[in-house]
Amino acid sequence: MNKVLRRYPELRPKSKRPRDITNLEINRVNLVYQIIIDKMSFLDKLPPPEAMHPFYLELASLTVPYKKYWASAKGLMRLRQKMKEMWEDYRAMVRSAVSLEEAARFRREAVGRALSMVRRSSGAFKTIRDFKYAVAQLPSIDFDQPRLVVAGMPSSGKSSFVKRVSTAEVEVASYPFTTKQVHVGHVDLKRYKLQVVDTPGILDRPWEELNEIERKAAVAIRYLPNALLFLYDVSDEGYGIEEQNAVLENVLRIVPKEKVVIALNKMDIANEKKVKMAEERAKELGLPVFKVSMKTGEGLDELMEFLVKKALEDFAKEKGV
Ligand SMILES: Nc1nc2c(ncn2[C@@H]2O[C@H](COP(=O)(O)OP(=O)(O)OP(=O)(O)O)[C@@H](O)[C@H]2O)c(=O)[nH]1
Ligand SMILES: [Mg+2]
Repeated sequence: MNKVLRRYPELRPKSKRPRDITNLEINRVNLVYQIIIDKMSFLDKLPPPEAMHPFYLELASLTVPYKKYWASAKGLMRLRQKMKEMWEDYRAMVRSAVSLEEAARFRREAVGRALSMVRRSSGAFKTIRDFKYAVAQLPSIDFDQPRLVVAGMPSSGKSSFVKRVSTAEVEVASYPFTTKQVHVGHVDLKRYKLQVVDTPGILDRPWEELNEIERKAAVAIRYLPNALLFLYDVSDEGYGIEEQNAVLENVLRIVPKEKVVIALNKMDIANEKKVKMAEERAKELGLPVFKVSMKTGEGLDELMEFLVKKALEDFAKEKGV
């Protein structure tokens, strides 16, 4: 709109001859339609939802539902087509007008309709801008490299783990929901780069009832893991073991058991009863269980070795090699 408003008044007739006045009217119509249609060329570069990985699609959809995004894009593509047709019609009308007054009237109508169509579509433009922005904010995942996802209840030590073993500079703090986004750190292996994915904590409630921050974790847990580390906090400060069991159960609903590894964290300040309970649960489920402390580093090398092996095995299966 700014470009139209700036350039429009700069147009002048070559002379006062009727032919030049008519040409001026046509140039005015051309200017407006050309600018609008040029500005809509971004539509040709928008990825359709089926071209996006479901991880990105669902994560971005927490901000702008992808169906709304694509409906807006489709709507603007139709609008652009309509404008191309109108442009041609109005050009012909101005050219064949019986008087300069009529030519001016057609031009005014052409310009007025185009601008009001754009104005009426401002919501669709905004939706697409918001969706693109949401996508740009997402962590970048390389699906040609293995992925280890870390999950657990708030304050179980997920970020502490990711910070210790990978390059990620993530925030660690004593209050719950410190992590509000999915973060990715890297670990250099011999042939591969392992992506270690830090997720927000999730509480014991059905997937449908998770809040927006927890949902980000849910999306990462669903779509990313070659291996998944589930952390229990076995200190007195942590949530009850039953609650943590329930969260693990929810995770196991969407991640195959073979990918899941349990670690009991905060062994440096562990409550022995909690350790026993959690160990028992892991045994019942037939899941491998490690005892670690992100604070002292106890047990971490062993755990990491196991996780790397698991992630690489699953990654190889995924790639069919
Ligand atoms: N004593 C002790 N404290 C730990 C250990 N691991 C983590 N902590 C502390 O527990 C608190 C929470 O750690 P984070 O790593 O931020 O936990 P998180 O799971 O990422 O938490 P959210 O992002 O809120 O879900 C911090 O104060 C850590 O310093 C541990 O092994 N021992
Ligand atoms: Mg965290």
